[in-house]
Amino acid sequence: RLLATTLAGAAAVPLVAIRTRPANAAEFSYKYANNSPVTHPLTIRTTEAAARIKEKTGGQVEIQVFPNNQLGSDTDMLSQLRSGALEFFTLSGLILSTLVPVASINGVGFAFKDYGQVWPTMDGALGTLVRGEIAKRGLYAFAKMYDNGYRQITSSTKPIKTPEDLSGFKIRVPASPLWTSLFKAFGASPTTINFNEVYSALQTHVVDGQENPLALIDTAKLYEVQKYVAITNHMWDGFWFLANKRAFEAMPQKLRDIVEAEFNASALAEREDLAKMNNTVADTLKAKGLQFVDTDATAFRAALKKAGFYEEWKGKFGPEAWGTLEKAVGSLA
Ligand code: X2X
Repeated sequence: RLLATTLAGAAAVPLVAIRTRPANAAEFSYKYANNSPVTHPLTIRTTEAAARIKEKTGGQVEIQVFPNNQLGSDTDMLSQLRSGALEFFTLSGLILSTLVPVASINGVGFAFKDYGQVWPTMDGALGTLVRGEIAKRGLYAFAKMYDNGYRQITSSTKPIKTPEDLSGFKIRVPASPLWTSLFKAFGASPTTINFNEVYSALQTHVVDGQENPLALIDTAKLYEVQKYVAITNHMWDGFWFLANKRAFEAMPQKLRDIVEAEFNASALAEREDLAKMNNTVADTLKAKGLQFVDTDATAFRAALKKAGFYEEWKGKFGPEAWGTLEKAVGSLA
Protein backbone atom coordinates (compact mmCIF):
# COMPACT_ATOMS: atom_id res chain seq x y z
CA ARG A 1 0.00 0.00 0.00
CA LEU A 2 2.88 2.34 0.75
CA LEU A 3 4.33 1.65 -2.69
CA ALA A 4 1.00 2.28 -4.36
CA THR A 5 0.70 5.62 -2.61
CA THR A 6 4.20 6.63 -3.65
CA LEU A 7 3.56 5.69 -7.25
CA ALA A 8 0.29 7.52 -7.26
CA GLY A 9 2.02 10.57 -5.83
CA ALA A 10 4.75 10.41 -8.47
CA ALA A 11 2.22 10.05 -11.25
CA ALA A 12 0.49 13.14 -10.01
CA VAL A 13 3.54 15.27 -10.80
CA PRO A 14 2.77 16.90 -14.13
CA LEU A 15 5.28 15.57 -16.67
CA VAL A 16 5.52 18.91 -18.37
CA ALA A 17 7.11 20.35 -15.24
CA ILE A 18 9.90 17.76 -15.43
CA ARG A 19 10.60 18.33 -19.09
CA THR A 20 10.59 22.09 -19.24
CA ARG A 21 13.79 23.94 -18.47
CA PRO A 22 13.80 27.40 -16.99
CA ALA A 23 13.67 29.87 -19.87
CA ASN A 24 17.33 30.84 -19.50
CA ALA A 25 18.93 27.35 -19.18
CA ALA A 26 21.23 26.21 -21.96
CA GLU A 27 20.21 23.32 -24.17
CA PHE A 28 23.84 22.24 -24.47
CA SER A 29 25.88 22.76 -21.34
CA TYR A 30 29.41 21.64 -22.27
CA LYS A 31 32.91 21.88 -20.87
CA TYR A 32 36.19 22.96 -22.48
CA ALA A 33 39.48 22.26 -20.69
CA ASN A 34 43.20 22.89 -21.24
CA ASN A 35 46.61 22.67 -19.57
CA SER A 36 47.55 26.33 -19.92
CA PRO A 37 47.71 29.18 -17.39
CA VAL A 38 44.76 31.59 -17.17
CA THR A 39 47.00 34.39 -18.47
CA HIS A 40 48.09 32.46 -21.58
CA PRO A 41 46.50 33.67 -24.87
CA LEU A 42 45.08 30.16 -25.41
CA THR A 43 42.92 30.46 -22.30
CA ILE A 44 42.06 34.12 -22.89
CA ARG A 45 40.92 33.62 -26.50
CA THR A 46 39.00 30.35 -25.94
CA THR A 47 37.21 31.99 -22.99
CA GLU A 48 36.20 34.84 -25.30
CA ALA A 49 34.95 32.35 -27.90
CA ALA A 50 32.78 30.63 -25.26
CA ALA A 51 31.22 34.00 -24.37
CA ARG A 52 30.50 34.84 -28.02
CA ILE A 53 29.00 31.37 -28.55
CA LYS A 54 26.61 31.85 -25.66
CA GLU A 55 25.54 35.17 -27.08
CA LYS A 56 25.24 34.08 -30.72
CA THR A 57 23.26 30.95 -29.83
CA GLY A 58 20.90 32.96 -27.68
CA GLY A 59 22.08 31.01 -24.65
CA GLN A 60 21.42 27.59 -26.19
CA VAL A 61 25.09 26.62 -25.98
CA GLU A 62 26.95 27.31 -22.76
CA ILE A 63 30.59 26.25 -22.58
CA GLN A 64 32.32 26.36 -19.23
CA VAL A 65 36.09 26.85 -19.39
CA PHE A 66 38.45 24.84 -17.14
CA PRO A 67 42.02 26.06 -17.74
CA ASN A 68 45.33 25.23 -16.08
CA ASN A 69 44.83 21.46 -15.64
CA GLN A 70 41.86 22.01 -13.32
CA LEU A 71 40.38 18.77 -14.70
CA GLY A 72 43.67 16.86 -14.48
CA SER A 73 46.71 16.17 -16.64
CA ASP A 74 46.66 16.10 -20.44
CA THR A 75 46.51 12.31 -20.25
CA ASP A 76 43.49 12.49 -17.91
CA MET A 77 41.73 15.09 -20.05
CA LEU A 78 42.26 13.05 -23.22
CA SER A 79 40.54 10.08 -21.53
CA GLN A 80 37.71 12.33 -20.37
CA LEU A 81 37.31 13.69 -23.89
CA ARG A 82 37.15 10.19 -25.37
CA SER A 83 34.57 8.98 -22.84
CA GLY A 84 32.44 12.10 -23.24
CA ALA A 85 32.99 13.34 -19.67
CA LEU A 86 34.63 16.36 -21.35
CA GLU A 87 33.27 17.75 -24.62
CA PHE A 88 36.08 20.08 -25.81
CA PHE A 89 39.84 20.03 -25.22
CA THR A 90 42.94 21.61 -26.75
CA LEU A 91 45.90 19.25 -26.98
CA SER A 92 49.36 19.27 -28.54
CA GLY A 93 49.41 17.11 -31.66
CA LEU A 94 52.43 15.31 -30.22
CA ILE A 95 50.54 14.13 -27.13
CA LEU A 96 47.49 13.31 -29.25
CA SER A 97 49.79 10.96 -31.18
CA THR A 98 49.42 8.41 -28.36
CA LEU A 99 45.95 7.92 -29.92
CA VAL A 100 46.50 9.21 -33.48
CA PRO A 101 50.14 8.45 -34.41
CA VAL A 102 50.43 10.82 -37.38
CA ALA A 103 49.41 13.79 -35.19
CA SER A 104 53.00 14.18 -33.97
CA ILE A 105 54.30 14.97 -37.46
CA ASN A 106 54.52 18.74 -36.86
CA GLY A 107 57.02 17.98 -34.07
CA VAL A 108 59.72 16.63 -36.35
CA GLY A 109 62.87 18.49 -35.32
CA PHE A 110 63.49 21.74 -37.22
CA ALA A 111 60.75 20.93 -39.76
CA PHE A 112 59.39 24.48 -40.10
CA LYS A 113 61.73 27.33 -41.00
CA ASP A 114 59.29 29.97 -39.70
CA TYR A 115 55.59 30.80 -39.19
CA GLY A 116 55.40 31.52 -42.92
CA GLN A 117 55.70 27.73 -43.30
CA VAL A 118 53.81 26.67 -40.16
CA TRP A 119 50.36 28.08 -40.88
CA PRO A 120 50.00 27.27 -44.60
CA THR A 121 51.10 23.71 -43.74
CA MET A 122 48.85 23.12 -40.74
CA ASP A 123 45.89 24.99 -42.30
CA GLY A 124 46.60 23.14 -45.55
CA ALA A 125 47.19 19.60 -46.82
CA LEU A 126 49.11 18.27 -43.81
CA GLY A 127 46.51 19.58 -41.37
CA THR A 128 43.74 18.02 -43.47
CA LEU A 129 45.53 14.68 -43.42
CA VAL A 130 45.95 14.78 -39.63
CA ARG A 131 42.33 15.86 -39.07
CA GLY A 132 41.19 12.94 -41.22
CA GLU A 133 43.04 10.51 -38.93
CA ILE A 134 41.68 12.23 -35.79
CA ALA A 135 38.13 11.78 -37.16
CA LYS A 136 38.68 8.01 -37.29
CA ARG A 137 39.10 7.94 -33.50
CA GLY A 138 35.77 9.35 -32.36
CA LEU A 139 37.09 12.89 -32.13
CA TYR A 140 36.60 15.95 -34.30
CA ALA A 141 39.33 18.55 -34.81
CA PHE A 142 38.35 22.08 -35.77
CA ALA A 143 40.09 23.51 -38.84
CA LYS A 144 42.31 26.06 -37.08
CA MET A 145 45.01 25.05 -34.64
CA TYR A 146 46.02 27.31 -31.77
CA ASP A 147 49.69 28.27 -31.47
CA ASN A 148 51.86 26.94 -28.68
CA GLY A 149 55.10 28.06 -30.25
CA TYR A 150 58.69 27.25 -31.08
CA ARG A 151 60.20 25.34 -28.21
CA GLN A 152 63.33 26.34 -26.25
CA ILE A 153 65.35 24.40 -23.68
CA THR A 154 65.59 25.66 -20.10
CA SER A 155 67.85 24.35 -17.38
CA SER A 156 68.71 24.93 -13.74
CA THR A 157 72.22 23.46 -13.79
CA LYS A 158 74.18 24.67 -16.81
CA PRO A 159 73.68 26.57 -20.07
CA ILE A 160 72.98 24.37 -23.09
CA LYS A 161 75.06 25.80 -25.92
CA THR A 162 75.79 22.80 -28.16
CA PRO A 163 74.18 19.38 -28.77
CA GLU A 164 77.04 17.87 -26.75
CA ASP A 165 75.80 19.83 -23.70
CA LEU A 166 72.65 17.71 -23.85
CA SER A 167 74.61 14.49 -23.34
CA GLY A 168 73.07 12.74 -20.31
CA PHE A 169 71.04 15.88 -19.49
CA LYS A 170 67.98 15.05 -17.37
CA ILE A 171 65.16 16.70 -19.24
CA ARG A 172 61.39 16.54 -18.88
CA VAL A 173 59.46 15.87 -22.07
CA PRO A 174 55.68 15.65 -22.56
CA ALA A 175 54.09 12.22 -23.01
CA SER A 176 54.85 11.44 -26.65
CA PRO A 177 57.13 8.91 -28.37
CA LEU A 178 58.39 11.60 -30.77
CA TRP A 179 59.55 13.83 -27.93
CA THR A 180 61.39 11.00 -26.21
CA SER A 181 62.96 9.95 -29.50
CA LEU A 182 64.09 13.50 -30.32
CA PHE A 183 65.89 13.99 -27.01
CA LYS A 184 67.40 10.51 -27.06
CA ALA A 185 68.75 11.40 -30.51
CA PHE A 186 70.42 14.43 -28.88
CA GLY A 187 71.97 12.05 -26.34
CA ALA A 188 69.88 13.45 -23.46
CA SER A 189 68.10 11.49 -20.76
CA PRO A 190 64.40 12.33 -21.24
CA THR A 191 61.68 11.65 -18.65
CA THR A 192 57.98 11.80 -19.49
CA ILE A 193 56.07 14.16 -17.16
CA ASN A 194 52.70 15.82 -17.77
CA PHE A 195 52.68 19.61 -17.73
CA ASN A 196 50.72 19.86 -14.48
CA GLU A 197 53.72 18.38 -12.67
CA VAL A 198 56.51 20.21 -14.47
CA TYR A 199 56.96 23.15 -12.08
CA SER A 200 57.38 20.90 -9.04
CA ALA A 201 59.57 18.41 -10.94
CA LEU A 202 61.93 21.28 -11.76
CA GLN A 203 61.74 22.74 -8.27
CA THR A 204 62.62 19.42 -6.61
CA HIS A 205 65.26 18.60 -9.27
CA VAL A 206 63.60 15.40 -10.43
CA VAL A 207 64.82 16.79 -13.77
CA ASP A 208 67.33 19.56 -14.54
CA GLY A 209 65.49 21.03 -17.47
CA GLN A 210 62.51 21.11 -19.77
CA GLU A 211 61.60 22.64 -23.11
CA ASN A 212 58.67 24.93 -23.93
CA PRO A 213 57.88 28.09 -25.88
CA LEU A 214 58.84 31.35 -24.15
CA ALA A 215 55.16 32.31 -23.72
CA LEU A 216 54.57 29.27 -21.52
CA ILE A 217 57.88 29.64 -19.69
CA ASP A 218 56.65 33.09 -18.74
CA THR A 219 52.95 32.47 -18.01
CA ALA A 220 53.63 29.22 -16.09
CA LYS A 221 56.42 31.01 -14.17
CA LEU A 222 58.99 28.34 -14.99
CA TYR A 223 61.67 31.07 -14.79
CA GLU A 224 61.25 30.86 -11.01
CA VAL A 225 62.79 27.38 -11.02
CA GLN A 226 65.09 27.60 -14.06
CA LYS A 227 68.27 29.64 -14.64
CA TYR A 228 69.05 29.40 -18.36
CA VAL A 229 67.15 29.21 -21.62
CA ALA A 230 68.80 28.02 -24.82
CA ILE A 231 67.17 29.43 -27.93
CA THR A 232 67.10 26.27 -30.02
CA ASN A 233 63.73 26.53 -31.83
CA HIS A 234 64.05 22.75 -32.11
CA MET A 235 60.36 22.18 -32.84
CA TRP A 236 57.13 24.01 -33.54
CA ASP A 237 54.18 22.86 -31.45
CA GLY A 238 50.49 23.73 -31.61
CA PHE A 239 47.19 22.73 -30.05
CA TRP A 240 44.38 20.98 -31.91
CA PHE A 241 40.95 22.13 -30.80
CA LEU A 242 39.22 18.78 -30.26
CA ALA A 243 35.59 17.85 -29.73
CA ASN A 244 34.08 14.59 -28.59
CA LYS A 245 32.34 13.67 -31.85
CA ARG A 246 29.16 12.29 -30.28
CA ALA A 247 28.66 15.35 -28.10
CA PHE A 248 29.40 17.73 -30.97
CA GLU A 249 27.06 15.95 -33.37
CA ALA A 250 24.29 15.99 -30.76
CA MET A 251 23.99 19.70 -31.59
CA PRO A 252 21.95 20.82 -34.57
CA GLN A 253 24.13 21.85 -37.52
CA LYS A 254 23.33 25.52 -37.04
CA LEU A 255 24.76 25.50 -33.51
CA ARG A 256 27.77 23.39 -34.54
CA ASP A 257 28.61 25.97 -37.22
CA ILE A 258 28.56 28.79 -34.68
CA VAL A 259 30.73 26.87 -32.22
CA GLU A 260 33.35 25.92 -34.79
CA ALA A 261 33.42 29.36 -36.42
CA GLU A 262 33.98 31.09 -33.07
CA PHE A 263 36.74 28.76 -31.88
CA ASN A 264 38.42 29.07 -35.29
CA ALA A 265 38.20 32.87 -35.13
CA SER A 266 39.72 32.83 -31.66
CA ALA A 267 42.54 30.59 -32.93
CA LEU A 268 43.51 33.25 -35.45
CA ALA A 269 43.41 35.92 -32.74
CA GLU A 270 45.52 33.74 -30.43
CA ARG A 271 48.13 33.26 -33.17
CA GLU A 272 48.35 37.06 -33.44
CA ASP A 273 48.67 37.41 -29.67
CA LEU A 274 51.62 35.03 -29.61
CA ALA A 275 53.26 36.76 -32.58
CA LYS A 276 53.05 40.05 -30.66
CA MET A 277 54.16 38.43 -27.42
CA ASN A 278 57.22 37.00 -29.20
CA ASN A 279 58.49 40.55 -29.68
CA THR A 280 58.49 41.28 -25.97
CA VAL A 281 58.61 38.05 -23.98
CA ALA A 282 62.39 37.61 -24.17
CA ASP A 283 62.92 40.99 -22.53
CA THR A 284 60.29 40.16 -19.92
CA LEU A 285 62.05 36.90 -19.05
CA LYS A 286 65.50 38.53 -18.98
CA ALA A 287 64.15 41.09 -16.55
CA LYS A 288 62.94 38.22 -14.39
CA GLY A 289 66.48 36.81 -14.28
CA LEU A 290 66.47 34.09 -16.92
CA GLN A 291 69.82 33.94 -18.76
CA PHE A 292 69.55 33.58 -22.53
CA VAL A 293 71.90 31.38 -24.54
CA ASP A 294 72.07 31.55 -28.34
CA THR A 295 72.67 28.31 -30.21
CA ASP A 296 73.57 27.20 -33.73
CA ALA A 297 70.56 25.33 -35.09
CA THR A 298 72.68 23.69 -37.81
CA ALA A 299 74.69 21.79 -35.21
CA PHE A 300 71.56 20.53 -33.41
CA ARG A 301 69.97 19.50 -36.67
CA ALA A 302 73.12 17.69 -37.77
CA ALA A 303 73.11 15.77 -34.48
CA LEU A 304 69.58 14.55 -35.20
CA LYS A 305 70.52 13.52 -38.71
CA LYS A 306 73.59 11.67 -37.50
CA ALA A 307 71.55 9.77 -34.91
CA GLY A 308 69.15 8.59 -37.65
CA PHE A 309 66.21 10.57 -36.26
CA TYR A 310 64.85 11.67 -39.64
CA GLU A 311 65.19 8.24 -41.24
CA GLU A 312 63.42 6.63 -38.29
CA TRP A 313 60.44 9.01 -38.36
CA LYS A 314 60.20 9.06 -42.12
CA GLY A 315 59.64 5.31 -41.88
CA LYS A 316 57.17 5.62 -38.99
CA PHE A 317 55.01 8.30 -40.61
CA GLY A 318 55.12 6.60 -44.00
CA PRO A 319 55.44 8.03 -47.51
CA GLU A 320 52.08 9.82 -47.70
CA ALA A 321 52.37 11.89 -44.50
CA TRP A 322 56.13 12.44 -44.83
CA GLY A 323 55.71 13.43 -48.47
CA THR A 324 52.97 15.90 -47.56
CA LEU A 325 55.23 17.49 -44.92
CA GLU A 326 58.23 17.68 -47.27
CA LYS A 327 56.10 19.14 -50.03
CA ALA A 328 55.33 22.01 -47.68
CA VAL A 329 58.71 22.56 -46.02
CA GLY A 330 61.32 21.01 -48.32
CA SER A 331 63.51 17.94 -47.95
CA LEU A 332 64.22 16.85 -44.35
CA ALA A 333 65.81 13.41 -44.24
O1 X2X B 1 53.31 20.01 -21.86
C1 X2X B 1 53.88 20.96 -22.41
O2 X2X B 1 55.08 21.17 -22.31
C2 X2X B 1 53.06 21.93 -23.23
C3 X2X B 1 52.28 22.82 -22.30
O3 X2X B 1 53.89 22.70 -24.05
C4 X2X B 1 52.17 21.14 -24.11
O4 X2X B 1 50.98 21.25 -24.07
C5 X2X B 1 52.80 20.20 -25.05
